[in-house]
Amino acid sequence: MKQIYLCAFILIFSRFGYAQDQFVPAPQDFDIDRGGIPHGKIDSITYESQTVGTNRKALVYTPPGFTDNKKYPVLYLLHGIGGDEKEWFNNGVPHIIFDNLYADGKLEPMIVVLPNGRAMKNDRATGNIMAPDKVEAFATFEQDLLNDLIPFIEKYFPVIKDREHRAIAGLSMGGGQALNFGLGNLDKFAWVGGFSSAPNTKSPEVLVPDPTKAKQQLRLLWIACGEKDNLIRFSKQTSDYLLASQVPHVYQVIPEGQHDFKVWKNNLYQFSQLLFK
Ligand code: FER
Repeated sequence: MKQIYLCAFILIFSRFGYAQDQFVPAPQDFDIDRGGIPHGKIDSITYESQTVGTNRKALVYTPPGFTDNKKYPVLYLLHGIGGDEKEWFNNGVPHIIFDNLYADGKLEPMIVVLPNGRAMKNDRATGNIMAPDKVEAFATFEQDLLNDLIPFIEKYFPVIKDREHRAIAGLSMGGGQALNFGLGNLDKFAWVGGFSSAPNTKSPEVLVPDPTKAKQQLRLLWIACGEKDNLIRFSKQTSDYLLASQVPHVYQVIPEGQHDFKVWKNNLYQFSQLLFK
């Protein structure tokens, strides 16, 4: 009888989850440029988008020691409603976080692509960023990503072109995109992360209509949000559904966390270390 109570206790309190459910803050200086370590490289690329009918920009971070003689997995890392392809780079310093993680041997070498997720002719974050056509452009980006950007990256960079070596994550609107596009295209992505996902996140039943398939296909599903973020219900309702459907995932609530880069940088630090391992 004691064992039954113990099992029930473990099942209830583990949420079928992972150790990462418990938030552990990144060490101090994880986002500070360290001297004397190898650095990766940031490039701006321009690709032709059939979806939008324009040439579009993205940033690409290649890791320290990057060489054309190897093939790399790729993380597509998406910005929020007020951002563009430079938002992560300017505010989230993924290149510094990653350089430090590589120096400590904590990261699998990967290419990081920072796209512009507002797929429309004028894709700058100017004027009313909440205007319906601009919000709609974050949904249109699914076609741009799958049909234009990914093929470009796979043509011009030495990458491994299968789902097991492709990850998608993002913050806020980009978190909604990552969940929508990642879970909606399990044949393309095995690693998915939503950081403080916004109201563009599809309802759980639409996101994951076939929990058994999702369970089989996903290598990592990461959902995290600040405790004090007004958007937390979108993460929570997704996690609650996944839990009820027994789809393993990380659900991290960041204590005192707001809708800001402190949360997103910590998320990137934790999430990236799990990728492609
Ligand atoms: C909204 C609230 C927040 C919304 C989008 C956001 C489209 C996105 C926030 C962000 O990306 O930081 O009602 O509707």
